[in-house]
Amino acid sequence: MRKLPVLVVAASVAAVSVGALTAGAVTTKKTVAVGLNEFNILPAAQGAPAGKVTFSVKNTGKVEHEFVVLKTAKPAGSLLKGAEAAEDGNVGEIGSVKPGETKKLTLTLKAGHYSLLCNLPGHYKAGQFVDFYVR
Ligand SMILES: [Cu+2]
Repeated sequence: MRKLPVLVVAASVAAVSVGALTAGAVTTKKTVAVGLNEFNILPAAQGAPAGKVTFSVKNTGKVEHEFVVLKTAKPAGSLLKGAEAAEDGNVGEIGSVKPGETKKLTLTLKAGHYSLLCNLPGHYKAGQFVDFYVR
């Protein structure tokens, strides 16, 4: 009978794991709000389910930004080539989002790792990039 409490604990741990997987940081919505400012790129979720995903990109900063989506195995912070990020694996972008403006970009994304960034001169180097996961 001494083993019974252990079994109960194991069962609760399993239940918590399942709950964590379901909750996750990946949104189940197909629209991901993204904020741009100096010099951040701030998606409302760290990922999205595979398929059609709409990025609703708002520039809350004071200077122009852009929004580039790369499908790459490399971490978002390791793409520096010269003064800007190498854009290998570019699957779509919004070339210009002016201060106060919101623009949408709908892409069909396969599962995998993505890097979201702004590649206007100096912006990537200043840290305007983030990892994004499609599952
Ligand atoms: Cu920028």
